[in-house]
Amino acid sequence: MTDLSVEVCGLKLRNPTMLASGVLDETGKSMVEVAKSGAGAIVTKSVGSTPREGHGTPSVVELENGLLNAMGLPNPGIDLYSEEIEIALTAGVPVIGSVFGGTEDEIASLAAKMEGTGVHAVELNLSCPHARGYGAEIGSTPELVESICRKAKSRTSIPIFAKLTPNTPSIGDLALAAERGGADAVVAINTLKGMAISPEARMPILANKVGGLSGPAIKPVGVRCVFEIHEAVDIPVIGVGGIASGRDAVEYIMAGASAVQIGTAVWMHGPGIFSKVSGEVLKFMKENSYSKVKDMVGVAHADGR
Ligand code: RRO
Repeated sequence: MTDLSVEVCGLKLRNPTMLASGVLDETGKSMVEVAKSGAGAIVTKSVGSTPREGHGTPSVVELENGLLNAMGLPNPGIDLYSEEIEIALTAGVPVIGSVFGGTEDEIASLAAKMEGTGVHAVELNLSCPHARGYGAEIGSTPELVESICRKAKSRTSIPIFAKLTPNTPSIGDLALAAERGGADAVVAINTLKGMAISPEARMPILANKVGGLSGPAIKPVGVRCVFEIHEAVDIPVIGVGGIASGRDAVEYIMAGASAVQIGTAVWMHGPGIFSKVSGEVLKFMKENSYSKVKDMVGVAHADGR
């Protein structure tokens, strides 16, 4: 029997795919739809303490091999969004609530509020590459990552995931800091800081000028980051960045990911991507005599752990 189910920090997933934060997660209804389409778990939109409009438009540019976005953390605030989470929780798959904040205290109280909505875990967004005072601006320093995770852990009793930035000299050091702070898992990677210029207009295309690159172009960066993190820490790693096929997912898993998230491929191909990726992982496992996903985790490392 080939078994696609995985367990990450006590969360039971029927397959190793999760919806990444930021795509098709504005409403409870769309999250339920994604779960029905085959996602093993759902990560919500990143929400903050108060409503926020986000950056101006254009806020997304489609490139040859990926997407560049500078949405700017648009969200209705946790109080309003909790109504959507309530609906998402009816989907019957684990729901992970994503939060962002500007200080340790704000992030910790958002994590506590998020736990109060009934989600199964909280993902701390320490890695949005283009929001002043948030995300990667506070998630690039190991000391801050450690203290943010510690404070969030002290205010919650469900698993805490730290979503890390690849825009750093050593993502292994950030992961180690998250682990020291008590994070139960790390998620890697968020988008890579980038820019696109319109030669005709002679100016950056995004209203915010700078944005985050996602999609197929960043997969090798994500796989390398997961590989480095797996060597640095003992807590589970959740891989994300450019996954659109079963082989992409298997690469991440062999680098050390216990599960994977899919975002841009959902934007590009729709929610059917989850059953496609899962089906292809299953086929790979059958063809290569793996009976459990966890038997593939980290096998690309010399010690195979
Ligand atoms: O909202 C965004 O602009 C955004 C977020 Br929160 C994030 O984590 N990563 C990203 O590329 N964009």
